[in-house]
Amino acid sequence: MKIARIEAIPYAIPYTHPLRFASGEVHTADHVLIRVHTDDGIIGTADAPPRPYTYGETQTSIRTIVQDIFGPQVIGLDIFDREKVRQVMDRTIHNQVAKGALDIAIWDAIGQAVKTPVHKLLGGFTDSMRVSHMLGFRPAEELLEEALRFGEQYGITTFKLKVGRRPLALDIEACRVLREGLGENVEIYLDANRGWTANEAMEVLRQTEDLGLTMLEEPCDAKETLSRKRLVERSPIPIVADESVPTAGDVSRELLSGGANAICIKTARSGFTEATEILGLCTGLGVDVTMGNQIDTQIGSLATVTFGAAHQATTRKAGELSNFLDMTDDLLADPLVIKDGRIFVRNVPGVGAGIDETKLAHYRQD
Ligand code: MUC
Ligand code: MG
Repeated sequence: MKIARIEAIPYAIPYTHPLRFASGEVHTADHVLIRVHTDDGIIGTADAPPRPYTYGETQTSIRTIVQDIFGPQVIGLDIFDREKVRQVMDRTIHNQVAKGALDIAIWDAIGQAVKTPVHKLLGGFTDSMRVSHMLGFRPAEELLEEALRFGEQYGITTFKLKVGRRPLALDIEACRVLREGLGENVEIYLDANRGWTANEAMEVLRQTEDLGLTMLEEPCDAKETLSRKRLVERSPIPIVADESVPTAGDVSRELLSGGANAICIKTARSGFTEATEILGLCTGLGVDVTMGNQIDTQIGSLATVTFGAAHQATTRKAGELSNFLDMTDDLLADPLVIKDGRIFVRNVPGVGAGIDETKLAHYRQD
């Protein structure tokens, strides 16, 4: 079964309100829908969210790399020969989100070809994940209102708070208001998206020690090697590497240099193939993992839960699976549902990302 054609369709769907964080902000999901067609009519689907402030990719660069660089080299390859596809992608450095989406679309096609759900092919551990919701920069009272609403409406009891602002008191205050308003049984962890220095992060940890925060993600740039190592050694909670670790090689570097002691896995930038390697590396070394959100649509979130629910280690913590709730619309024909704080995988061949063609026609930009 051969790859016959690849589509990279740019589209734009507005957000209900912007998501703001230390490295950037998102007002519109200006993503690229990747479709891999096989010669016998199967279509594998994945979503590519460009994050220029994180990896340097744009909607245009993702389309170009998929259509002009990867496309001509993978068309004609057998859909099952993933290592050959990988060899093609390895010849071009970076472009992690373009590579991740092509990999996921191929897995989706493989699942359909063998008439098996991809979560079963990947590991089949369970059928759902607990959901963690990401809270962007907002006044503390609005953050609390949003968290309470998500708890009430969707049963979500885990929140990741975006931090990394100056003065530090802004974020310390937000942590305090959330903890006091949400009570002791709600999990709160932080993500600074490199907004602070390692020493500023240490100061925030010192001033929030009584608040029961569980993790701090990407506190500073990983290039601050020595200060970050010192932070990891002294921090009472795990320091999670996110944007510093899109590949398995990056994970090795951060863990072995002492730059992190937990790892965020994102299928949007690692695909299922490299995410599997990253997970193996982390479980082998005895390091905790989280399933992160690349500010994903429902298609991206479905990919995340497909991978996350497939493995034991990725289900220990809540996965970041809810940010599509901030979008005005989505392309997934059968919408994702968050109920009692959980999202379920789809027991259909492939990943189950059926597209609403009318919506795609409306939102596509080519
Ligand atoms: C996150 O976990 O950092 C924000 C920027 C990005 O690349 O991903 C998001 C969420
Ligand atoms: Mg992060």
